[in-house]
Amino acid sequence: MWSVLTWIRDVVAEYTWFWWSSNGSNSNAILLVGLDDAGKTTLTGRLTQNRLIQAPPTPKPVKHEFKIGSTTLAITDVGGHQQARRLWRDYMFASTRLIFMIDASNRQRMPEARYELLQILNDDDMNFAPLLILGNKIDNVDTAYSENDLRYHLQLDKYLNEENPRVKLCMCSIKRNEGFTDGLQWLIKRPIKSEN
Ligand SMILES: Nc1nc2c(ncn2[C@@H]2O[C@H](COP(=O)(O)OP(=O)(O)O)[C@@H](O)[C@H]2O)c(=O)[nH]1
Ligand SMILES: [Mg+2]
Repeated sequence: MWSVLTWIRDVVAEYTWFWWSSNGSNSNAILLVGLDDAGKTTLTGRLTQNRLIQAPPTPKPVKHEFKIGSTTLAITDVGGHQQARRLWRDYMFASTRLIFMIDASNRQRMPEARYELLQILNDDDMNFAPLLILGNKIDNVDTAYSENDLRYHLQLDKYLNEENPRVKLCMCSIKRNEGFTDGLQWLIKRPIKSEN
């Protein structure tokens, strides 16, 4: 039976291993965050197995390895439920690149997504890390926001400008295998601030 206690125990074990294996400074490490149900696990299925997977909610952080060209990347999906969100910040220090995934078709949860995203964008300790925002589920054509509307509802204008190419927004459908490749390529090429 899943409980918060077993979840915390698993996370502590995983986190210790994560630090040990990444040595805290793996420039090919990507941290994948976002609300639950945004499509994070579906993205890791695409990247690691090249297929559409259906997975239960992610109970604890999971690290996956995959290749883009000749570069091996490690992507850690921390989960998006309330308890997991408390850990995002801790994992961020061990990761150098970030993906924040949003269900662009879930208008009801947009304020919640905006709140969590702005916490990251306004965190001075994190401003070295390139951040890719994926607006997912654009195949839900009746409800999905356009790129401009998503930008407006997430209050991103301040962050998405020429002077701050640290942040990029891409609209995508993981289900249809569309729209995220350019964003990922940008993410892995973008130097982290300390490398500039
Ligand atoms: N329509 C649509 N559904 C998607 C897409 N990507 C993921 N989903 C669905 O969204 C639900 C949550 O996905 P999941 O990857 O488990 O979300 P997570 O909680 O962020 O890991 C699942 O039912 C997925 O099949 C997409 O691009 N389009
Ligand atoms: Mg998941």
